[in-house]
Amino acid sequence: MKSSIFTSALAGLAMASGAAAKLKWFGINQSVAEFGSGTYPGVWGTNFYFPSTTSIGTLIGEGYNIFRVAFAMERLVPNELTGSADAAYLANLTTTINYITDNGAYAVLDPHNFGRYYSNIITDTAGFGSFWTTVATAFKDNDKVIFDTNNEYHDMDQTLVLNLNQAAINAIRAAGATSQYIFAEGNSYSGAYVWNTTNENLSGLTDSADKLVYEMHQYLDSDNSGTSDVCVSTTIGVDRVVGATEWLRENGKIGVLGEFAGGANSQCETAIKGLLDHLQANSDVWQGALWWAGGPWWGDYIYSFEPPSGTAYTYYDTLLKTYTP
Ligand SMILES: *[C@@H]1O[C@H](CO)[C@@H](O)[C@H](O)[C@H]1NC(C)=O
Ligand SMILES: *[C@@H]1O[C@H](CO)[C@@H](O)[C@H](O)[C@H]1NC(C)=O
Ligand SMILES: *[C@@H]1O[C@H](CO)[C@@H](O)[C@H](O)[C@H]1NC(C)=O
Ligand SMILES: CC(=O)N[C@H]1CO[C@H](CO)[C@@H](O)[C@@H]1O
Repeated sequence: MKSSIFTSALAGLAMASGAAAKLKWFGINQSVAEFGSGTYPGVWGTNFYFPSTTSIGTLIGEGYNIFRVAFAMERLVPNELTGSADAAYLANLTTTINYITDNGAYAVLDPHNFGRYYSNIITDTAGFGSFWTTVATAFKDNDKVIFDTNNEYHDMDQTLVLNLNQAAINAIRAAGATSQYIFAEGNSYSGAYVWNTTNENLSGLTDSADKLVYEMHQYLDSDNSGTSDVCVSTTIGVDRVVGATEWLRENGKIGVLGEFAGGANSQCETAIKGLLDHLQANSDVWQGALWWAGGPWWGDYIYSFEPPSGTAYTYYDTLLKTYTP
């Protein structure tokens, strides 16, 4: 899965002939099992829930082939990092994951924890490894599962972010999960726009199975936070990821844009299209992209991709479908 001059040349030829090479993965984040942050374990149906398999089925039917399923580490492994899994939460999460993979798509296990456990920065790398041993053991026989080490590390020591990622990778492989992809995230909320300055040392991560993918996130609003429906310009998508594209290629790495979104308006639409065309044109290093986000409890959220009436689903589905593999 390493980039090569050969695949670059093929991508170039495909572009020249008007048929851009498709990304391997194109899909939608799935929220709600991580909702109720800070209320642990919380009450199923009140503080948190699980994604709608009906909605996911609709999206798979339209061609989307990857779903990143957010969950809370505190609910899956409630007592301490080295503790065992809560059987009921694991069973419900497994139902969601198996629905996705039984229907032919990839399911990304996303501990939506920002490098924290019960609000404290995780500094116990061995304990973090134990957490991943528990999770990987439960899913090691499903080769369409992808392990995302953690959602959006931020304001953490950079060597700690490196060490936590490496501990996760080592634990996942040692648990016998050797066929699956692993997504490593970075500091500064995994922001693609600062990846080349913040996450330089993550190029040193090693994976015995050689199936490591660097997951970055990118929003198109003024502060990169994904909280506004206003996009800075029609070219802001490309502007913010070109440095990451170069970083991946220079380091011989593969990347996935694990979260992106923009408002339901024409300026954002042009910027989103430019971003996705750029990823496709560089599909030797970019392997996929996932919209943020679907899920049954988003209501009228500006980026909701929940069928049938989510704000972004109704505005963007026609465009995004054209990027599915
Ligand atoms: C799991 O889902 C069932 C419904 O299928 C629900 O009754 C139960 O409370 C859930 N438990 C957890 C911990 O998610
Ligand atoms: C990680 O990156 C930081 C910041 O660039 C650097 O100071 C540190 O030495 C790096 N750590 C390792 C182990 O490479
Ligand atoms: C780093 O990435 C940013 C954003 O894509 C880009 O503007 C900048 O030129 C890059 N810097 C270097 C040194 O590549
Ligand atoms: C940008 C964005 O949508 N962020 C979301 C990340 O996930 C948390 C928890 O699900 C949401 O509250 C944020 O809005």
